[in-house]
Amino acid sequence: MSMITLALSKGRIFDETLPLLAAAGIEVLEDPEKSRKLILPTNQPDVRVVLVRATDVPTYVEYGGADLGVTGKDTLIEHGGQGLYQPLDLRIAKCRVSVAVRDDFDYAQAVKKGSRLKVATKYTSIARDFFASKGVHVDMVKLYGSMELAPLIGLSDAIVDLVSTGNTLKANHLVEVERIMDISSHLVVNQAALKLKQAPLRRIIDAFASAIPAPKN
Ligand code: PRT
Ligand code: MG
Repeated sequence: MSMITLALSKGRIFDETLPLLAAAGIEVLEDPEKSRKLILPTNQPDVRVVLVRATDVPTYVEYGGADLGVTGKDTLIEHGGQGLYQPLDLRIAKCRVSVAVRDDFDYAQAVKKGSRLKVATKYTSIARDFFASKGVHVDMVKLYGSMELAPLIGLSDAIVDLVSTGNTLKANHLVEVERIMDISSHLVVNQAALKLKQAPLRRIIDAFASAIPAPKN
């Protein structure tokens, strides 16, 4: 019996993956918000969950530290996806990547003028591709969190960040001026593991597929 290791991040991805695991008959035996453990057992002796930073999930799966994982499309694009089999869009942890500016900043005018736009983001690949496709020249400031702060203190003109309800932007007097792409979380699988542990991984992939939430219109 070979061990199957699933990489998840705490928070919304863990929470929204639980129903998919349930469909595969897998129940995580400890609550990551209460336990300090990084390796969580499940009711299936040959399945365990490892807790890693959201941005590290693709790396763990790429190098075989985990056989499979759940990760946002945003994180997957920035990682590059090399070495990863991506069988399923799980349609969970949905949000969008958008451009936002201070509510007193004239974005349309700045773009029209063709001046360089200072953009702060954790999503430099997505931002670079997006502004290149619009023919807008940007100076990129790489941040690792709290992007919303950057335009407020003059570090940048704009941010590229995830938006879901829009409440965080509103609370910081920022407005969404462009929607770059819709995001959801995907299942990623280590390609070598898929060959070596084909039967148990297929069983999990198929169970996840059967439990993906229906699209809402
Ligand atoms: O939080 P931490 O620094 O540990 O890591 P992380 O932010 O990478 O992880 P986590 O767990 O916050 O996010 C994991 C994944 O969830 C992301 O990669 C997305 O694919 C997905 N997701 C879905 C979101 C959101 N919705 C979301 N709203 N991730 C982050 N946010 C943040 C956003 O960055 C912004 O600060 O929530 C804020 C906006 O939310 P609203 O509702 O106010 O618009
Ligand atoms: Mg976060």
